[in-house]
Amino acid sequence: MQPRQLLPNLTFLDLYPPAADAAREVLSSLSAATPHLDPKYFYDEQGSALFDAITRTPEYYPTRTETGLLHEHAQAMARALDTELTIVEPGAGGCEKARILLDQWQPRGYMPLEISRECLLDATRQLAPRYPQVQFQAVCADYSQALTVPIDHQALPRLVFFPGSTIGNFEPAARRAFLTDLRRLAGDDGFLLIGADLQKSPARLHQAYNDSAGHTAAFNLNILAHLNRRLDCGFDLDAFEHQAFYNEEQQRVEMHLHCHRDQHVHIAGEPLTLSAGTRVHTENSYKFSVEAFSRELVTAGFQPLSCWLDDEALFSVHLARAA
Ligand code: AVI
Repeated sequence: MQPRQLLPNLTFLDLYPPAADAAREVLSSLSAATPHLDPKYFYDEQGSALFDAITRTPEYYPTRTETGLLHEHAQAMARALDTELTIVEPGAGGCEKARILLDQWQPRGYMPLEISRECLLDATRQLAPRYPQVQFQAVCADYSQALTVPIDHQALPRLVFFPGSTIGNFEPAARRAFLTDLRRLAGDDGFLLIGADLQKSPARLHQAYNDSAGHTAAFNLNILAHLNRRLDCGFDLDAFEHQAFYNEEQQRVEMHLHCHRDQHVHIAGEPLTLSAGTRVHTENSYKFSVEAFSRELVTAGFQPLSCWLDDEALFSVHLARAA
């Protein structure tokens, strides 16, 4: 597949996974002994808008804290990098955080990878004309499967930008593998700028994932609405309830959808029943210490350079180079 030229400095490459792959994956994860769904299914257009609403609630501190750290330290970061870079951002969403870097750095290129096509196209069509000196290469892809997107023609060096503590949504083994993939994506002269949410009081975490406006509940339920729209499954959303709590032993916030009534649905042409009382596990959000996360970076082949925290030590932003 060839990239399409959308604007003089914007190309678009569509690697969106075929619906048949998604249907088989969803069927298998919902039929498992512990029914679960991959959190990537949160993010259709509606899901991205709901996530956006979460980030603006008073309870959800990560986005605003990380954004503050990026604004405050972008110049120090640029000095530590001291080079003209191409920024590659897996899961870029609406590219909001990259704007801070685009404003304060002079990158050569920006390559956002995003599963939500509408979100990616809207964001890059708006951004590209504002930064005519930056080459935009938008890629619609499931980055958890396609981190080897065509980067051959990308200028070096690369800085991989992975903000938001999305790294916390990976299971430990998958996280190790993914950080190693990020190291490969960065290349031998490359860098990583990554956000990691920090351990804190369970009460604070509980609030952040149970906001009073109900946006997190709506976001959680939208995973089923998305599957209904995309795969015509036939879930009755009223039969499910949002649950989120901190699991201290695992050091993670867990999100589930509790099913109150038997659900008979169809996925990939197969019937599937979820009985009343079933809990569908939709997300884990691991919380880190700075030391433990830095060790994970080292294990993946990075050399930590700097780490920035806010005054309350709620969130951390780590800059590392390929070791
Ligand atoms: C995207 N990710 C880092 C968010 C988190 O906090 O784990 C997703 C989220 N889930 C509920 N609220 C926000």
